Amino acid sequence: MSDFRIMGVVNVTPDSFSDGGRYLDSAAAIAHGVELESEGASILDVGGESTRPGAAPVSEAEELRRVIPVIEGLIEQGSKAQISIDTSKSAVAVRALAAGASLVNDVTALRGDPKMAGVVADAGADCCLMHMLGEPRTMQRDPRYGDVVGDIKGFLEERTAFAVQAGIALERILLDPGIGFGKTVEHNLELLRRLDELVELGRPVVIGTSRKSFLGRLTGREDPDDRVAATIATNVLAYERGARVFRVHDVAPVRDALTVTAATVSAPWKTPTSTTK
Ligand code: HH2
Repeated sequence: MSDFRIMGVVNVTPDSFSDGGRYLDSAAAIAHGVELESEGASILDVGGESTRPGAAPVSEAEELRRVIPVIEGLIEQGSKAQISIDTSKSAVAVRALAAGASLVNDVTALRGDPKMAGVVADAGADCCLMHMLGEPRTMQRDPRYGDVVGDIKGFLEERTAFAVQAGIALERILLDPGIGFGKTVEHNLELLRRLDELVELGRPVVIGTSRKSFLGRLTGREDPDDRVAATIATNVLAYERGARVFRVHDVAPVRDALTVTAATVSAPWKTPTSTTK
């Protein structure tokens, strides 16, 4: 049994930054989710609203229309994966939870909709609290921090306390630094470099670097599909620093990379003492 979980991304959107429009049709999104599960995803994160910088908001009715048939279809197909709903709207979470989702991935960390915390608490669902500076439309305009890791750690601590106060069990909470959400390339790299400091909070850390633009900036790869190797590098590093949930589009290669990483780091590395061949 591996000690990490892969969260496969199932975007049912026309405008997601890397796969927008590819799985807009429910049948295509369901088939994609089934494929990601067969590749090793134990969580499927179904989302109907893009959070890319500058993305336009989506109405509740439209978001429901996109995601609910996909969740229902995955369950009908006998999916064993945990279904996560990537939404900030409590009404979408309510319907998704009723349809079979059991994890709410809210990129606003329960700040976007005042009813969201109560919905998660009442359902006894798992909940991913993610850091974002500002809001998607404007978040990449000159983001600034005192100490990016310290600020985000404080934020995640405060949001965890808020969630627990609202009746969400601590054991149900996952934490995510929100790579790319109001962060420069250097902020993202520092978060990855010092991820162990967030792991100290004692909850599973989720990391979502998959195909993101900072990887394109570093490698010169403009097409997000060409950022798989870069995605793997960040996930391997994040595992080594203690992250245990990996939100990715490319499940099969990340699964192989993490399987080898986990097998390697589970035994302590010893300095060779002998030079005999
Ligand atoms: N990143 C995206 C969306 N949701 N949720 C969590 N917990 N962590 C992340 O890093 C994260 C997230 C953005 O990626 P994607 O879904 O591919 O793009 P878009 O928001 O354009 O649909």
